[in-house]
Amino acid sequence: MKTHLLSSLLFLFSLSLSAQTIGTMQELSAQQKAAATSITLRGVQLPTGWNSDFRQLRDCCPRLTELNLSGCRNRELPTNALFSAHHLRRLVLPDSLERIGKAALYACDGIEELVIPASVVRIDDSALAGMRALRRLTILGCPEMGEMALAGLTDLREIVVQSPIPPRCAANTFAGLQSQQIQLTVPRSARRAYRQAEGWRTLFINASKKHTQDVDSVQIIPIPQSLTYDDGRLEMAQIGKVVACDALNNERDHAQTILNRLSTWRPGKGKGILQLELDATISASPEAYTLQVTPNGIVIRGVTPTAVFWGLMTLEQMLTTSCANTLTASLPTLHIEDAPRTQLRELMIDPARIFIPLAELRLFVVEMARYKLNALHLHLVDDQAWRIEIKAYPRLTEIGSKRTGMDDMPLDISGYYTQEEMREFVQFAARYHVEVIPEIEMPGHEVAAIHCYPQLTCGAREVPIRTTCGVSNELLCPGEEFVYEFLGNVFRELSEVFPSRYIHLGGDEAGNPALDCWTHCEKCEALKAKLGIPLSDRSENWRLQEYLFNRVIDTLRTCYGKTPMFWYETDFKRIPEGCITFAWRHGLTAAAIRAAQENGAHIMLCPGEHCYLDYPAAPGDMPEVNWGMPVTSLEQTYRLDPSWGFGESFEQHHLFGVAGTLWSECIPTPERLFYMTYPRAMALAEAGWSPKSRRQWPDFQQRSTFHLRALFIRRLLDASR
Ligand code: TNX
Repeated sequence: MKTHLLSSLLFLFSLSLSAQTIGTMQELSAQQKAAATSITLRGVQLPTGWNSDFRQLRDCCPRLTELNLSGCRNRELPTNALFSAHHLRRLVLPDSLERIGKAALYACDGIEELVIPASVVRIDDSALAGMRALRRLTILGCPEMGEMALAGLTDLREIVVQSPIPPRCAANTFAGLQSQQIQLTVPRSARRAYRQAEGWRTLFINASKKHTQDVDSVQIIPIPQSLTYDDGRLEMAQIGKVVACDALNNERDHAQTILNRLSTWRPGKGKGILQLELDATISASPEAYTLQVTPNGIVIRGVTPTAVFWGLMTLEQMLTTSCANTLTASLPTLHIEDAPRTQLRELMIDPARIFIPLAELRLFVVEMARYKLNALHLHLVDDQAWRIEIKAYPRLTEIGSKRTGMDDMPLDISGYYTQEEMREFVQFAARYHVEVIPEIEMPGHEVAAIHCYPQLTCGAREVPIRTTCGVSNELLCPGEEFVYEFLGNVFRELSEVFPSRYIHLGGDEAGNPALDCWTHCEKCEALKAKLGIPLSDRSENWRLQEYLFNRVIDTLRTCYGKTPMFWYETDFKRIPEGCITFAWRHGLTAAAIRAAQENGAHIMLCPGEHCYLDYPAAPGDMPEVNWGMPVTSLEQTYRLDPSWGFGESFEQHHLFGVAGTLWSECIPTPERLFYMTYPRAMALAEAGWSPKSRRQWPDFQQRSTFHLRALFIRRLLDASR
C-alpha cells in the first residue's frame, strides 16, 4: 500500500514537472520538450514556419499526451501540423481556428475524442484521416470537408453535427468508416437534407440516427430569459394570416414582411394564425414579451408595441438562422418568456469622421433591431466635420461638412443630413423601435464649427478643419455669450428633428491638458471673476465647464424636456442629478460608477475594454494601421458584465444600459462599418439584454456563427439592391 502511494506521489510529481503552460515552444529547453506530457499553449499566433511550434510538438515531444491550444488565436492548423503524432491522447483546438490543413492530424491514432470548433470553415483533404482510435467526433459549425478528410476512422462510433445544413463533403470524405456501428446526431429539421447530401448519404442510411433538439431552437441572440420546448412542431405553411389590434398596425406589417419571405407562405390558405397582442400584465418591463408556438399557430404578447416587435424579431431569428437566405419551413413548439436586463442598448456611430450615407444608416438600423438594440447614437459633429443641417447657421454644413482626408487616407469625405432627411430617418428607425439619439459635442471636438464661426472659441481664432485623428486643444469659449446663443439655436432646431428623450452633449477630451484653452482667455477670466472662482490657473477651469454644461442642461430640460447625456471625464467633478454619464475610458469604469452613484445620476457602460468596436477584433485584423488601438475580441465584448461587480442595487438604481462605439477614424466604407460591428454587437446585445444565468460564452459563440452567416448573406443581398 505504502509503495503504491509513494509511486503515485512520484507520478504526480513528475506530471507536475512535465505539464507546461507556455506562450510558444521556444520557451522550453530540449530536455523539457522531451519530458513534457501535457502542454497548454497560449501563443497569440503560433508561428508556422521552419521548426515551427507544430513541428516541435510533433517531432520533439515524444511523451506528449495532452495538447491544449484553446488559448491560441491561430486561424490555421497548417498542412502536416501533427502528422502521425502517435503520442497524443487529447487535443483541444483553438476556437479561432478556421482551417484544418491537409493531413494536419493524419494518423493521430491515440486521440479518442475531438471537437471541431464552430469557427472552422474548411477541413482539408485527409486532414483527420487515419485517426483510428477516434470514437466521438463533434462538429460545431459547418466546415467544408475535402477528399478523404475523415477516412479510415475505423473506431468511430458517434458523430454529432450541429449544422442544419449538411457540411459540404466529397463522396469519399468518410471512406472506410464502419457506418453501421455509428450513431449520427443531426438537427431534427435537417434529417432529410443529410440523407440526400453527397458524402453524408451512405453514412445517414446505415448509421443509427439521433437528432438534437432542433437547431433553430438554440439560435436566438440575445438568448431569452426562459425558453421551454414542447414536443410538437408547427408547419409554417399552416399559418394563414396575421391578427393584431390597430395599435399594432406597424408590427402587423413587419409580421407580414417576415411571412412573405417564407417560401411556403400562402396568404389565407392555412388555418393557423400568427396573433399579436398587447398585454400589460406580463411584467413591469415595457419591453417584456411572451412567444408561444403551438402546432396550430403562434401567439406573441407584449407589454407595449415595442415588446411585441421584439417578439417578432425572436420569431424571425428562429426562422432565418439556417445558413441560406431561405426561411425554415417548420418550428418546434415552444414557449418563451423574455425581458431585457437593461433599458438602453445602443450603438454609437460616427458619420463626422467619415460620412455614412442615409441608405446605409437605414440598413444599420434594420440589423440592430434584429438583436433588440434599441438606440442609435449619432455622433453628428466633431473636429473633422459638422453633419446636420442647422438653418440658423448654414455655414456649418456648407463649409463644415466638406473635407478631404482622414489621416493617411486621401478620401473625399463630404456629406451631411438635411433636417428633412433626418426626420424621415428618425421615423423609419421608430418603426423598428430604435430611438435615434443625436450628439453635439461641447466644449471640445468642435473644431469644424469653430472653423465656420471663429467667435465660438477663445480669442475668435481662425482654425482649419482637422483632417487627422486625436485631441484638439481648441474649445468653445464659456465666457462668450455667442456660444450660448449658438448652442441654444442648435438645440432648438435639433429638438424639432429628434423626438428622442435624450440628447448627448459630448464633453470628452476637451484638450490636452484638459480645458487649458480657457486659462489665458480674457473672457474666461472675466467669467471666473463674475462667478467668484478665485484661481486663474488651470486647476479651476472645471468650474467653467460646469457652468457651461449647467446652462445648456437647464435649457434642454426646461424647454425641451430632454435628459442630457455625456461622456464621463474626471473633470466632471459633479455630475448633474438625473443625467446619464457614459463610462468609456479604460480603467475608469469603477470611478464613473461611483461618481454616478454619489450624484444620483445614471450610467451607460461602454468601457474601452469591451465595447470599442472600432478596435481590431484580433491581432492583425482591420484596421491594421491605426493610432495604437488595443485588440477587443468577440469574447472580450461578450464578457462585459453590465453590473461591473457592483451588484443588484447599483443595477437597479443607476445602471441605464450598454453601448458599443464605432468611432470612424479608421472605418472608411460602409462595408467596413458592418465588419467592425458584427458579430461583436451581437455579444454586446446579449450582455445588455440577457440574464447572467443564461449567458455562456461557448454557447454564444456557436449561436453567433449561424447568425453571422445569415447576416453576411443578407448584407450581400441588400448591398446588391
Ligand atoms: C476617444 S471615446 C474619443 C473619440 C475617438 C475615439 C477613438 C470618446 C468619448 N472620445 O473622439 O474617436 O477615442 O477610439
